Amino acid sequence: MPVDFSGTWNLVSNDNFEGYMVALGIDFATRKLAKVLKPQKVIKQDGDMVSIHTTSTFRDYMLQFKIGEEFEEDNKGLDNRKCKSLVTWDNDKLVCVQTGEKKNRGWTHWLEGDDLHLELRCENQVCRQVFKRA
Ligand code: VLZ
Repeated sequence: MPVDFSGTWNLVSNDNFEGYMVALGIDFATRKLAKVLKPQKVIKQDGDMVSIHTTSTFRDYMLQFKIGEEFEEDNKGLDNRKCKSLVTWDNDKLVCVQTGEKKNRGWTHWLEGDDLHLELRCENQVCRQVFKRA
């Protein structure tokens, strides 16, 4: 386990979340609500077992997985498209590939100083989020 992302993290910047949501086919009204959110992430990492709970005043999303083991992801409350997800280490970065209907879908988490970074990818769109410890 190269890095431990465990903790409670608050969003401080969110670049091109709009483009990411458009690529996912999220409707206009939902995007309007979602783009002003400042979600919090609660990450628990125990060996290869990881849970990432993204919470906001509008919607929550809970993800639990074992690193290196492919699983079915339902994306409930996001775009609701099922995909097969696989999370692996790329040096100190945690990389998720979400295989399904949408091309080039996935995300990467890493630490930079005290900050947690998240890159969300879908088709030709990249959203960059930065979180600070709560
Ligand atoms: O995060 O894939 O940390 O799942 C946003 C919820 C959650 C509120 C975004 C707005 C999840 C939803 C991003 C309206 C469409 C994500 C992974 C990496 C873990």
